[in-house]
Amino acid sequence: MREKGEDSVDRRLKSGSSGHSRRGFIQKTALATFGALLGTPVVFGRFLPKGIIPIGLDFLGDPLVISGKHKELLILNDRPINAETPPHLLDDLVTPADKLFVRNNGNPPHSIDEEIWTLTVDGESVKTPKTYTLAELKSRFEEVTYQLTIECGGNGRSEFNPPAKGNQWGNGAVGCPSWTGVKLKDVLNDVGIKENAVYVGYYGVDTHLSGDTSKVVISRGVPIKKAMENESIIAWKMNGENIPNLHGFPLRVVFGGWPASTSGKWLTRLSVRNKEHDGPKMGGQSYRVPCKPVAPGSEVPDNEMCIVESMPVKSLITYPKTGGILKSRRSLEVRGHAWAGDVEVAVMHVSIDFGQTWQKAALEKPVNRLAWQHWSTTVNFPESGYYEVWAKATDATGKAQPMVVPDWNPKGYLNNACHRIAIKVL
Ligand SMILES: Nc1nc2c(c(=O)[nH]1)N[C@H]1C(S)=C(S)[C@@H](COP(=O)(O)O)O[C@H]1N2
Ligand SMILES: [Mo]
Repeated sequence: MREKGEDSVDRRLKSGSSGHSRRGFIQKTALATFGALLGTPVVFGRFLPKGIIPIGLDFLGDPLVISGKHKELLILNDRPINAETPPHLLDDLVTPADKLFVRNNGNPPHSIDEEIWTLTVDGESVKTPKTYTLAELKSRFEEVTYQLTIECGGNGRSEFNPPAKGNQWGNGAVGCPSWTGVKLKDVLNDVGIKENAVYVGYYGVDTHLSGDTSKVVISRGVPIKKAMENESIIAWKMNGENIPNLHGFPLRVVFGGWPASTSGKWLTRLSVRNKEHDGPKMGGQSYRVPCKPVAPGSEVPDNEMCIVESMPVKSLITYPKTGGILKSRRSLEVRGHAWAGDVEVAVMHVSIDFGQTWQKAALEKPVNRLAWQHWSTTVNFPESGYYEVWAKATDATGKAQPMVVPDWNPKGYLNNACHRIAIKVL
């Protein structure tokens, strides 16, 4: 049907261009351009009178909107769903559910029954495996709520050269919602773990893209030391509501400050290991970077790759949106968030002269450990023209964000280069 429609548009337009048109139809090129924008042909385009402009542009964004998500999220892939948040949409102090990036490696489960959902804790290093219902988890342990920053290890990947394969994330694969649940350590202590425990791995019930239900999509984890921290939690609420389906309903682990790939969604099992966990995407090149810096484009053998743990210091300018135009005034309030993995951000700077000089911004303390920190300042532009505002965070250990893309690595992880926005002053 669709092809036939296109054909007839073609024929009619051809006859139009050879002078046989009885009416002034919309030009072929205009129609083709419009069709390309729309991503679908205008079936009866041949009947559209000259001067009448199709109204369809309004629904251009709709087919790509993810249910429950802000329509400006940038969809990088829809099978599995991967979508990032433009920095100006991350302006909220606490990231709302509709603005949190989505990173799925497989197909999320559907039709989940909370009543029969269980979490099993097993592995070589538990004394005896134990299974909890959701109700037991909720009633037997102290409930805690923390705001925790989760950032995909590949956030910023699109800037690496030579390019790294994988989702070409800009800088919006990060967010800081508030999470409610129980401390992982309380549960591990209740189960009883052995002296020789080294690592805790997670298992979820999403399914492999191949359709092979025996294959585990992803099963990563953290060393026992990180697992036993106060802020390492098993969560069932995000921002006071049930965790949305895409983010792991009804249960997930959350390890703030570490690659978000450690925060397993749709959690049904935790395995306390007597060695480094070896689930899918723990080994090889996944979520690993060269132990020592390498030249861009190098091939690095698996045994010279090290697991990414705490994420590097980073910040975002969330207001204003890049591309803003400043009329009849020369000062501008700029603000955003900064985070630094397991440690705090100590200082925040901005520059309007491409890094020649830096001014200090006001920086708040995190609401709790491993939550991002808010910063703000006012910049004054000396004259009309094009400017860039650059933001640079420095962590408590003295490490600062680089102005250029840092250490190239085969999979494009850990790009913490300064975020920049463009401003035109009239
Ligand atoms: N079960 C499961 N957990 C998972 C994933 C997944 O595909 N399946 N993706 C991981 C990765 S790589 C990231 S970056 C985060 C993304 O979390 P979000 O989609 O809630 O933002 O979830 C992690 N947990
Ligand atoms: Mo990720």
